[in-house]
Amino acid sequence: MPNYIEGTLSIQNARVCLVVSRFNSLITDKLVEGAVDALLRSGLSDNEIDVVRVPGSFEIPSTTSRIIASGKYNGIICLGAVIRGDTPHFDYVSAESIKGIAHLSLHANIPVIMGVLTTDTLDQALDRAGAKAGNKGFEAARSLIEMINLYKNILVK
Ligand code: INI
Repeated sequence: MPNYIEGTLSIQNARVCLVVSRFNSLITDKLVEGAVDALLRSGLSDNEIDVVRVPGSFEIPSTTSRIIASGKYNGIICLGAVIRGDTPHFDYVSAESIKGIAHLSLHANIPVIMGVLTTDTLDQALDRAGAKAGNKGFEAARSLIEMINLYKNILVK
């Protein structure tokens, strides 16, 4: 029988930070709701969860980088919503935001979870923020708990 190394979905005594864009707050407020719901139901309490708001998804990586450097947190969730418009702006904002988060997640010693929605329409974003397609904030928070526990378990000899 191999030695499976996984992360459980419950946690105690951890401090987590949500980095959230104000842009498209109709969507991102719902992602925060979903994420907080999942974190509380996984065992954290309100005073272990900080929510940092930034203007838009473009500002998520630069802010997250500083939050990682603070050393205060066991994990970070990035939440944003980039919705396609009539110009190439969408492509630049979404690519830079997601690339930046990916880069940080590779180098940080804590998990950094990518919860930035990129959709063609507002309806598609709403579907993923608590309607037909679930709540991606909730899913991101479950991933964070699993990853905090996984990183801990990987270090065990
Ligand atoms: N920011 C978003 O989070 N979502 C968007 O859909 C979006 N669009 O489409 O423009 C957006 N733009 C703002 C951007 O993230 C920065 O805040 C802005 O460019 C200032 O740096």
